[in-house]
Amino acid sequence: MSLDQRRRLFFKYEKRIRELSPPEKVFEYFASQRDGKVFTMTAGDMMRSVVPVFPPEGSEVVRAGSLPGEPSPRVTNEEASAFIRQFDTDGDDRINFDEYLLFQTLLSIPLTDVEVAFRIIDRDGSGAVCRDEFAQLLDALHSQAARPSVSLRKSAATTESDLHGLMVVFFGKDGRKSLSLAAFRQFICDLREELLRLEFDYYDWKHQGSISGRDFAHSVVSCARLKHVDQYLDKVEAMPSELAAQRVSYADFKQFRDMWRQLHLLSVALEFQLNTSGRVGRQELAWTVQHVMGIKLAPNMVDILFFLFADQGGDKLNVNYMYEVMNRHYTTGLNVAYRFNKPPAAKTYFDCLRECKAKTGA
Ligand SMILES: [Ca+2]
Repeated sequence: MSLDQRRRLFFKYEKRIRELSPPEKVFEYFASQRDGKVFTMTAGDMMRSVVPVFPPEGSEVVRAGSLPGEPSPRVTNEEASAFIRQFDTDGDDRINFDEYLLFQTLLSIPLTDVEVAFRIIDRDGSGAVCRDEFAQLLDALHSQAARPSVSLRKSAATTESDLHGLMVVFFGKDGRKSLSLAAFRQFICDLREELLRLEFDYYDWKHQGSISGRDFAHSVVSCARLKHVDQYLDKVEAMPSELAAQRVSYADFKQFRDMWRQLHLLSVALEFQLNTSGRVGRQELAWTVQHVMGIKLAPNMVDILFFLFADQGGDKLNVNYMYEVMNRHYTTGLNVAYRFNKPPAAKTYFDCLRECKAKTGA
């Protein structure tokens, strides 16, 4: 089997794990740090466990994780993330399963629903979250996890009274400060931005400050549905060399994701454009993105989008294709249709809470 075939095989296998497995299986697969029988995660592991990433161009990476008992995959050098280290709430310098669940849960909150989530955590309705209320969230997460196996056990015993990481950020060294909605929202935004940076760094493994057009295209199509993913990977493979060799800076990458985050708004605007002028060409796309969202898309990104999603001939964007592929990504806040396809085990804590509230009318 060729390197490309092996990469694809693992890529699709890993997509299935992310989308269909319960959190403990996802954790065990992507945790690269194995201290005896206890598994822990690096910041890069955490990113790869939620973001479908294709092996970066020119690297020897074949896969993003491995099953227990298999050797850890070769991943590119990654820098430690001070931000992600905040999830180490027990202070043992590692991210264990409980801490990972908190990460996944906070990431599952769509940016538009941060206030709803905050109100749910704020059990007494005081408008601020105190340490006890947050501890109840942690307990609920813990009890939600399936049978704890050895690999999910905490790696070190720490005392209850000590506060570490996020707990200090949220509640102060003595645990008496309370968390405001504004601070909570900021944290959720910062978390998403950090994940974006980690994803960019993953592709920019040579530390050049930019990624190739091909890697950028991979980052876009990697969220396509499994049944369509081969078709899009073939497309990226067949990219003209000058397009594949374009460079995309972090600033451009971030602008693009800012657009992506408002994908619904963009698709409405583009549909309207299509219905009135009959086509969405490169100029119409760039104009709409700038006019409606205040975002300036770099011309080479527009070219790559057209290469991926234009109808035959290449100068009319197929808005439906683009929406269909890109609407399945954490960037858009985990859309509902996508989540409904997940088995119950993969429901987030907030899904369960919402359902309980709806049932009891509380
Ligand atoms: Ca820890």
